[in-house]
Amino acid sequence: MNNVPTHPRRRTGGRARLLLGGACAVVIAVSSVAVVTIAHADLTGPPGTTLKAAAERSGRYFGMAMGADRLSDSGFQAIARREFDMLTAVNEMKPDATEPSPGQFNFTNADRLYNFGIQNGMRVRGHTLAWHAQQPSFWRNLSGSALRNAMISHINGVMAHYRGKIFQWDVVNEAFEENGSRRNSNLQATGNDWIEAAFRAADAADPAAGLCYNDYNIENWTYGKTQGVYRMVQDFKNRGVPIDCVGLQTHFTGGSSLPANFQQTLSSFAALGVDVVLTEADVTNASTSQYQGLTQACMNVPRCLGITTWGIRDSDSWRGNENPLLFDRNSNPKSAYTSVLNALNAASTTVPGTGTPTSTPTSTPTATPTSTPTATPTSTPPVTPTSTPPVTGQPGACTATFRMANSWSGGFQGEVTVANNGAATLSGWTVHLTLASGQTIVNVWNGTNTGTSGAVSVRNAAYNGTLGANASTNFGFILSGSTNAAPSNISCTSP
Ligand code: 9MR
Repeated sequence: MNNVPTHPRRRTGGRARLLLGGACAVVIAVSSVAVVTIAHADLTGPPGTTLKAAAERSGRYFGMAMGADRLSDSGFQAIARREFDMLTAVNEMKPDATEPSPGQFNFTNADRLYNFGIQNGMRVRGHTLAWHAQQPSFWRNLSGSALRNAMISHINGVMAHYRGKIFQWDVVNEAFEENGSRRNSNLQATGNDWIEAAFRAADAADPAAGLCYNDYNIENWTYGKTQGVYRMVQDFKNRGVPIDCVGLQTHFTGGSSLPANFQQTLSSFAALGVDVVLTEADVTNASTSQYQGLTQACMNVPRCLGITTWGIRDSDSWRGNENPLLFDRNSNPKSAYTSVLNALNAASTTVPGTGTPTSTPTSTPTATPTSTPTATPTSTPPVTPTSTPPVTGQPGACTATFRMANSWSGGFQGEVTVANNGAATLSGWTVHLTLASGQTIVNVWNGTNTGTSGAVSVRNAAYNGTLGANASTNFGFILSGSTNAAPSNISCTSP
């Protein structure tokens, strides 16, 4: 990828400084289907007349949260298309929505929102993978390693679906108490290392996505919660736990308004080597000065990549009676809109890596990416290949290819790619494999297993059974055992 800066970690999605539109853009593919355009920052250009144009001048984005109920709201959509270049799903990518029952993933509404964003020139932030709230009901009946494994399986299943297509994921959301200690939750009860386990799993599942920790009330630098999160990020960076960004929700209410030290908070996190993003901004009564101040603080910190408001119009807000957004109920921009627009245009720092390219790209700018997410990850770079995959299959039927995606003492994460090498469409598939003695499958995603030890079979999930000519999909599993030997006798059958 041209114009993608090198960073200490191999991750690029959250770090690639990808922008949409702009005066100087090149088209690149972030996967075989998703296409975005990259623009370079240009502080000398004319002021932007929309939020996204003003943000893009400095290599940043301006985003909004959108629920599936807004997919039939043409008024919302008109503003979304005009003003915003980043989309976050309000509820549709949360654990209860995407995995309502074990291993049964549902991306219907998440994909509809993803498609709306991509088709309208936006990138997408993924929100959220692991959280004490909005959990699938089956998580509530789990504890200890079973819950830990369910969380990791969930991360793998969701990130596999969107592999290479999400700018940043809020991997863990709201895991701290106000005093800076860890929030008491069922996930916390699985062990204090649950957050880093989530980030390590996410790192293996999608090397392209930026991995964020996201929370509210971490805007005031001297506040206990801010310091608690800061210490965790510092510890992660010191120990090499993969983390790329901190999301500050930036919900400002009467009781917690814009702190004077907000910029210090942003720059302090950034100094640890992570990007910062304002992920859910809204301000009681849309205070013009607070909106101006939060925007300016972000513009003053090079690693502050962008701002998202939690909705567009006051009628979209979860705090609707506080009228906290930039557009009123009649879709008119409020005075806070103008203060944000001006602060974006007044930016004096650019996001690192968005500077003028050394050679002038020659391709034609394209404003409308067209990808459609499917259940099929489009590339499967090996993370920790430890064995040559055995592949079997019959001509005209399916083949199954195993790879070890991640491993640790006493277990591994396996991934099996199921491919249709024939010309006819397959309606369903079943993979058969034999586990070594002492090995047990503890979780499967993107498929349904029969058996957990010895001879095991995995058939397709409801959404990934149909494979057209030369199409492929995959499923994953977590295995625990006394040996990390790869499965043997792998084969695939199709009815
Ligand atoms: O806006 C979301 C609302 O529709 C849901 O009912 C609520 C349930 O928890 O979550 C809201 O979004 C939250 C976000 O996911 C995390 N930060 C706080 C947001 C507002 O509550």
